[in-house]
Amino acid sequence: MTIKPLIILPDPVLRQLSQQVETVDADIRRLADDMLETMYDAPGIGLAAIQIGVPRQMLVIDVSKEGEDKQPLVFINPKILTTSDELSVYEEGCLSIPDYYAEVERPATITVEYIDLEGKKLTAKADGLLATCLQHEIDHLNGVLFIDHISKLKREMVIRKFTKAAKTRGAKAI
Ligand code: K2U
Ligand code: ZN
Repeated sequence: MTIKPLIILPDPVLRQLSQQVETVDADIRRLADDMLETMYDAPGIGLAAIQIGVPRQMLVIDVSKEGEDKQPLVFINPKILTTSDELSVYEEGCLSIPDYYAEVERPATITVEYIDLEGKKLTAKADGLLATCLQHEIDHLNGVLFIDHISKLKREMVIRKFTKAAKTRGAKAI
């Protein structure tokens, strides 16, 4: 297993559409391992494959609490089937937009169809933080970031800040 470098805003890779996974094989299982190791190292509670530069429809999540046994979840080709009318608000963050947090409103309960690491097609119902994290990660597979759900003014401020930081990093690298 390998910890992979994270793609950081404003890298245009984050805006790519991720392609469906055709076959759940050893390479996909290795990718899941690398994604989980990268997520735990960050640390985070979710990660989409595009965040390590792999445009495949795959995400990992672990919403277990500190001191609890880890509960890694892997979702391949996830598709949201239903969303509740009831909404919930969470303060979200993103490993690709470090140290920026904002409240985002999303459907409180969803059902998701996906393929697991054994290649089985499953359907799951999610609520609470798992529902929020699943929607956040599935957004990534469509090139959507959580800052796309906040005001235009705040989004433009965040993008300007990260664009300036990227230029400074580039300059220092010379
Ligand atoms: O996509 C990511 O970078 C994963 C986020 C997961 C997340 C989604 C929705 C709401 C909160 C987090 C990262 O884990 S960001 C780190 C983090 C962890 C716990 C709570 C807030 C932020
Ligand atoms: Zn994210």
